[in-house]
This record gives sequence, structure tokens and C-alpha cells, in this order.
Amino acid sequence: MITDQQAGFYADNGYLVVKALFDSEQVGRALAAIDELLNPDNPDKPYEFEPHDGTTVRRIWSPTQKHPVFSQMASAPLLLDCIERLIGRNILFHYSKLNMKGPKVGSVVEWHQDFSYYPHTNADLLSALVFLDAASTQNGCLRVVPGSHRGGLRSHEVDGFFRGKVQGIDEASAVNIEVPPGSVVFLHCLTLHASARNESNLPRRTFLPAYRAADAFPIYFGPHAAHNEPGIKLLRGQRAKVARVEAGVHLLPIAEREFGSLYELQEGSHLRKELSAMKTAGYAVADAAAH
Ligand SMILES: O=C(O)CCC(=O)C(=O)O
Repeated sequence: MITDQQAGFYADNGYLVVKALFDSEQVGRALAAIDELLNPDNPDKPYEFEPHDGTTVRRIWSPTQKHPVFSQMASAPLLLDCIERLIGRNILFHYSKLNMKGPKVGSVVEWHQDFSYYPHTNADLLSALVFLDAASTQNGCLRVVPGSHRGGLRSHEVDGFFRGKVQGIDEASAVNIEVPPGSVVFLHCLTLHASARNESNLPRRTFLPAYRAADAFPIYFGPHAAHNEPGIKLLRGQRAKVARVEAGVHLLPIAEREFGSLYELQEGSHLRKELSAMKTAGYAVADAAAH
């Protein structure tokens, strides 16, 4: 359970580390479930590869819908007790993913605020990053800018289009969050965060279920945001009949082209894919247009 001091830390800093929330047996079950999902005989292939080698999986989509171990982990009472303390007692499951951060290739995640991808009527949304391996500076641990959630939503645009990243961050104020397996980092949806490439020989697999207060309603239904809504599930308390709306201007994530993952959007490969398809089809396309 989270103490008043820990809740205060989250309110001030926009993140909170809780070590040993899951024990080694639970972590072991999650790792075995990943192996099952990646088994080549599994007809469902819910993942995206690292572009560098085309064989290492970097993202498994919606693991809570693919394996009961992850749906159980996402609704574990101890985890929900923490979340209740941070966003209130009416808790909706929002969506989930697994970031695999494989040895020597694990893609960079550039600085961003999760809220930019799915703006809501208020900012009581958080992600729980459940670390299934030890996370260190060498294998690309999470990095955050403490207190950045209090500065509101920043522009995530490049050349006038949503690219899911904030440029020009002063990294001097960032902290690296190194944790043992079984730890959970609760991350406010407006906290600036990133992670470096995995330079080590060790994986950094992380399960990320995301949650929101029941009175936070989405205000953008573009393709990459709307697909979460059918999977929304009440985990605690009651559904809201009234949306709580925080005043302000909400920037909308209008991208130049549809994209699969944050990785594709940030690295610009969603643009390159389309351009190479156009080139294959015989159109004359300037390379510079791909950024
Ligand atoms: O896995 C990481 O290092 C960061 C994850 C993240 O920011 C995301 O997937 O939105």
C-alpha cells in the first residue's frame, strides 16, 4: 500500500517507484507467458519487430487480451490499491502493451508525454510500468523529468504534424530509474519520459498496463486512440455519468499518416513505409519528404 509520503512524492514528481510489488514467482509466470506468445506455433502474432534486424520483437500488443497471466497481473489487488491512492477509487483499465527492449538493439523511446497520444477531459490517467527484468542505465531504463507533469501538455509536433515526441528537452534535469525485477513505476500521463537504446547483453522486458479515472473521457478518436475504447473495463468503483473536465486548451494528435506504434511515429518509419510503397508503385518521390 502507498503511504502519504509516497502519494505526496507522486503528486510533486509525477512518478513513483514501488519495489517488489510482484514477487519472483509472478515475474517468472509473466516471462513464461511472453515465451508462449512468441512461440512460432502461436497463430496469433500480436507484435512488431525491431527495424534494425527485422527478427527481434520490440512490442507485443494488448497482452491482457492475449494471455490470462497479464490480465490477472493488470488487475492484481495490490497494484489496484496503489492506483486507487493515485487516481481515486473509480478505476478503468485503459489498454496494455509489452515493451521488449531486446539486448543490443532495443529501440530508443524519445521524450514524450503519454497524454499527447490520447487526450482526455482530465489528466487522472497513469501507466504502471511493471519491470520483468532488472532495469539499468546499460539496458535502457526509464528516464523521467521529475515535476514535468505540472507544466501541462507540450507540443509533440514536427513540421506541423504530431510526431509523438518533444524536442529540446534539457536532460540535465532528467533522472534514470534503475529498478530490480518485480518493481512498478507509476507514471503520470503528463510526465516527460524516455529511454535509451539497450546497449547491454540483457533484455529489459516491461509490461505496461494503463489506467484512468472513470470520469476521464477521451476527446480524440483518431485511428490510434479509438481502438482502445472497446477494451475499456471497470476494475474498481463505479462508472461515471458525468465527465470531469479540466479547463485548458487540448492539443490533438493529428499525424501526417497513420502509424502503428510510438516507435514508428517517433523514428518516422510510418512516413518511409508509405514513401517506399509509392516508389515501388512507380511514383517519383523526393527522399527529403520523409524527414
Ligand atoms: O519502455 C520504455 O522505456 C518507455 C515506454 C513508453 O514510454 C511507451 O511505450 O509509451
